[in-house]
Amino acid sequence: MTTHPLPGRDRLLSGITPSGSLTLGNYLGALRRFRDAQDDAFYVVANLHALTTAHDPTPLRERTMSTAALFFASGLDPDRATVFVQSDVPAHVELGYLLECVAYVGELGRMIQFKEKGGQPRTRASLFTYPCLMAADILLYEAVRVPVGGDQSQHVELARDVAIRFNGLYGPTFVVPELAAAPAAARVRDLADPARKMSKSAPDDAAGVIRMLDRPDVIRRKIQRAVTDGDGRMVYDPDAKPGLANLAEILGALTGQAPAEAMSGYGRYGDLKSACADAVVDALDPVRRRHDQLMGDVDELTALLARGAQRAAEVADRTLGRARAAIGLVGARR
Ligand code: AQP
Repeated sequence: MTTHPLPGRDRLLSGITPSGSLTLGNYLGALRRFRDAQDDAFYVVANLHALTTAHDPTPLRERTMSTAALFFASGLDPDRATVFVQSDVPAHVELGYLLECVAYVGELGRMIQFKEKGGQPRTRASLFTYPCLMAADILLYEAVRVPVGGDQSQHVELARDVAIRFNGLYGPTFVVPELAAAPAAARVRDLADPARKMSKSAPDDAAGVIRMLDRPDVIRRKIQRAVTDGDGRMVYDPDAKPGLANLAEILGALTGQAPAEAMSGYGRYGDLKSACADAVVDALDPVRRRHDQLMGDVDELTALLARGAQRAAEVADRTLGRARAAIGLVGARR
């Protein structure tokens, strides 16, 4: 069986689930990178993945639009990149179902998220099946290489396995993606608890989480209160001094310096914090302003997303059409 049944393209697909208000970590680890890789790239606000655990519809609607606005505000150009909302392209759900008909319960039961959050009588069925939806997200766009960090590799492995199985059972249909190591990104840590990743699903009032939409005074306050250590030495040592190292990494990521170099110009922790706060405010403030403009003109934002969805559907529907035909679906719609 060939692993590349179709001439694939080196497309990029990435996305963010609107399960919380985006953080500085999302900006440095994702949105800023999206901006630097736009041609033949698909960036999705993965709102269907936000339905696998209890959620409120109103905040989900708002976060979906706000996340899309942040994609554009961070520099995604609708003439170059395809930016869309997952639920606007029905092929995702339909192919997700077809893949559920190929995936095994054994392999879905081994997924880390399900093992950690699922397995209870009232666990939503979608928390069990969502890896098939994620496989559909990947396979629809015929990406050959999928760059992933450690915690995502299990999903791409599953997408590979179901694609290979589908192709074997029903004939060459999908490009089988290869895992590519994502370029190492600084992992932004929670300012109040540097043992933890800065995470968008943290509680709204989490003191150590900088949100992309925080106002400058809030950003400054959170950074000034960041947990450091008592020894006062300005040394980059992520194991022994994780709080200080986190600040140096943030500053370095924003100034294009290595963390040790970024912190070297400062003698006192307070000075490093002020420099870090200035750099974060300089980066995020224009993004927040552009976001607010876009959110103030819902028609423009909706039009941008409609354009993205149409472009995404042109690609996705072709793949879905092949899968429908291969698996034996007939009817009025081909
Ligand atoms: N702290 C971080 N540092 C660097 N990059 C990060 N990313 C996330 N957090 C950091 C990158 O952002 C993209 C989306 O990842 P995610 O959806 O896993 O974001 P999250 O904030 O970590 O979300 P949660 O809190 O785990 O919420 P759920 O699981 O509910 O969506 C990725 O490119 C990631 O690398």
